[in-house]
Amino acid sequence: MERNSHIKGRGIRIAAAIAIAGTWTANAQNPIIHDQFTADPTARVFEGKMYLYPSHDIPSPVERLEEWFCMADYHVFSSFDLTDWEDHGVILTQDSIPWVEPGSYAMWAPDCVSKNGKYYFYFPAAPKGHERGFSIGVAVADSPAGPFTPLDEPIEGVRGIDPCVLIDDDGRSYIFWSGMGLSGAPLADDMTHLAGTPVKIEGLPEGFKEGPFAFKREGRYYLTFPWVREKEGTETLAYAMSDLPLGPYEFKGIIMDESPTGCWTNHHSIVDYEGDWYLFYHHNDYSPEMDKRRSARIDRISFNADGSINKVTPTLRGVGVTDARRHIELDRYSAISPDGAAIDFINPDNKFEGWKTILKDKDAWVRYDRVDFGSKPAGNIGMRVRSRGGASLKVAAGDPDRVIATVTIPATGEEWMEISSPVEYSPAGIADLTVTLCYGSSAEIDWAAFDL
Ligand code: FUB
Repeated sequence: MERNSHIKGRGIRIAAAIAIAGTWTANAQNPIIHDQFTADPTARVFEGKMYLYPSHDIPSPVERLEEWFCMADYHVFSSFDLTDWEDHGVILTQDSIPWVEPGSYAMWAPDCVSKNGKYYFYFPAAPKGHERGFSIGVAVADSPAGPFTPLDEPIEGVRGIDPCVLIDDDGRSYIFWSGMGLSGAPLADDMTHLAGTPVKIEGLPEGFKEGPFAFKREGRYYLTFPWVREKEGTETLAYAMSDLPLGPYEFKGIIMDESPTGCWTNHHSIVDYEGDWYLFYHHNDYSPEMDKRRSARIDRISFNADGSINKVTPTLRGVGVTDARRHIELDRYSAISPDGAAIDFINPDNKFEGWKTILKDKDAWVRYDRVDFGSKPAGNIGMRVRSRGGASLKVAAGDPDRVIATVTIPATGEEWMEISSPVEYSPAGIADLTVTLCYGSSAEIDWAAFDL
């Protein structure tokens, strides 16, 4: 389903309105994938491009999983700019793997690494038969987007979930997984067998649950993981450091606090892409009523000189620059006025249609940072809006007095409409946008875009 397919065939047009065609999707925001759930996001850089290997939460087709995790397959996504993501489609399904119980819907958090020109995709799943618990399998490909061929058997000696593989500078590989604590073991050169006895990783705090992600930076090993720090609490993201891949590790602290809205799990990966570090994590953005249907997000992460990690505050704005000439989803704001403004779903019955910004009171505002106007001045601003009794919006750049356009919305009742207004001043390059309600009882904004 296209993110903005709801636009087609709906809305009324006035004389000043222009037809805004197409199904543009400005993806430089959180969550990053807009047409399906994407949990447990493992990001890896292959051949200079960012690849994303998430779990694929789905509404459960079976009653026993209606309130639990339910996943039948994996997709892989890729992006050069962390803004536009290509969905390469399904790379593996539960029914295509010889050792996996058909209909188990337990394709939990995966990982993918590359060695000697091959791509190894690691995934937990429920083995055939009545055995409880998870095994971890491997599927192999010649390219990061597949096709992946699963091995006939899971990795011998590994029982658990959430595999993560670290390839060290000397070429040695290690696999970590969770289940009764955190285990790790060296991997054989073929990347599909253990090359040593698993060890329990020492030094992690009580409350470690799952989801390890290991990486090496400036000669030191990081083990990062979801951590429930309080009894009855939900998952934070935390980390420990060591001079050896399999530890012992020293606990260092929190990377991200618990979800403010109560999503119980968090699951992440941390990657360096073109010199900047990014935290991929998840939140139940499209499923606020049920936290087992999650969506991948990205925010920047940074390190101090001593190697410690600065805490990350989750944002809606995410990373990346939004092209001024594509849909700017103001509801993924950088800042919003504390009073008189709100965000809500456009269609509560289909949350993948996204959100709207509601400016209810005079002077309420929303700010959206990093919009790229390029070098050519914009001539008009289009907006998809509605306002029961009519309203006027001021669109400004950076300084709130630097007015880009004044947008007058006629009384639309309940209908959405696309309107176009002339631009008075066009910023050059990258600017932050602020939209303020100047008069009117209330205005709702789906998106804004210049020169569409
Ligand atoms: O996605 C299912 C499970 O939820 C993962 O394996 C855990 O890490 C948690 O995110």
